[in-house]
Amino acid sequence: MSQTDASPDTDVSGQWDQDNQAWWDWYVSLADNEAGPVALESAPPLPDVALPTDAEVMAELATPYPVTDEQIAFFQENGFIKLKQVFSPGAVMRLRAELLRLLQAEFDTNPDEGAVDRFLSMEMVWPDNPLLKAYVTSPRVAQISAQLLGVDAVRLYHDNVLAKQPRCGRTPWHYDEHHFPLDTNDVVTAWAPAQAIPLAMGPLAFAYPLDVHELVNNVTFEKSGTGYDRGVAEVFARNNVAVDETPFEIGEVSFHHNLSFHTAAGNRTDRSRIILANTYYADGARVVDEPTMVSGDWQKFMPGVGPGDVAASHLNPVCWSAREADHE
Ligand SMILES: O=C(O)CCC(=O)C(=O)O
Repeated sequence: MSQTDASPDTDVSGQWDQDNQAWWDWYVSLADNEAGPVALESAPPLPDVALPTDAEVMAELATPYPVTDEQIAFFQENGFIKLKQVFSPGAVMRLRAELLRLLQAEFDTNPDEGAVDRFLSMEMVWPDNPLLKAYVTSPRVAQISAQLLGVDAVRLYHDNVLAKQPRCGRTPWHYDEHHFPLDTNDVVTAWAPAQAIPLAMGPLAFAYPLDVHELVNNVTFEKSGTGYDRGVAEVFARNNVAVDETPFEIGEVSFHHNLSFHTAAGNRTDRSRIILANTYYADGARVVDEPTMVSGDWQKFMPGVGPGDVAASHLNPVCWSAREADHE
């Protein structure tokens, strides 16, 4: 990501001074979308399963999920992995019901209905919501994250509830290193869909292997327009970079490294693509000396932590630690 010739449109120094929703509204405006009307197709039916109780969800999400050495090697080579059956269908449907309820309360609209095309976002929901806390601080998800990164313990950076409404366009190409003001690359995001995601709904898609980010180091980030997204797509196409763009089954969760380049197509179905993305980082990491406006609302995620400090506020709990697991 080149910033050498900073102009008003490429200079990202300074703080983001609006909220997280404004950040996402801005961010998706940087995506290069085809012009013209979008015809919607019906989303597949949601599974008819009994919803688990809070206690059942908490028990499920505290149980370890076996990760193989091959899966860890795949993640470290490619910067992402998609794991099936991380959540049971019941846990996914319970998550969807709760996220819909929260989104409806926040935006005063059902994200699946009406004239819509927005990318809705809510974050820091977990501190006041015990059910969401079970998903966000899940030892199962955090242990997978720590094992993929090869670290002893991970802390939560923040939760992110994202609803890509019908007709909302692409998520621009990016990597999260650009976003998270952390001085480590031991950072992973667990992207957990709250329904299955067919191709028409815009599954998260990953360029691989991990080091393809080096190919686009010289593409200059632009704060307006679609030049950066197009520039990255052009470099990847010229270099025949492989992209994994595949549907998500119910219960499947993807994990991506902060250097993994990813994107997502627009939502061409009649249902919102609702997901919960939780980011974890190696315990001990610090905040970088100079966070940028692309880091968005980061101080909300780590209250009282300043540039250069160890990133360990009370809102960044250790969600899994090998030391604690050894003592159990
Ligand atoms: O959900 C999306 O379309 C984008 C999410 C994303 O980029 C992320 O969680 O890192």
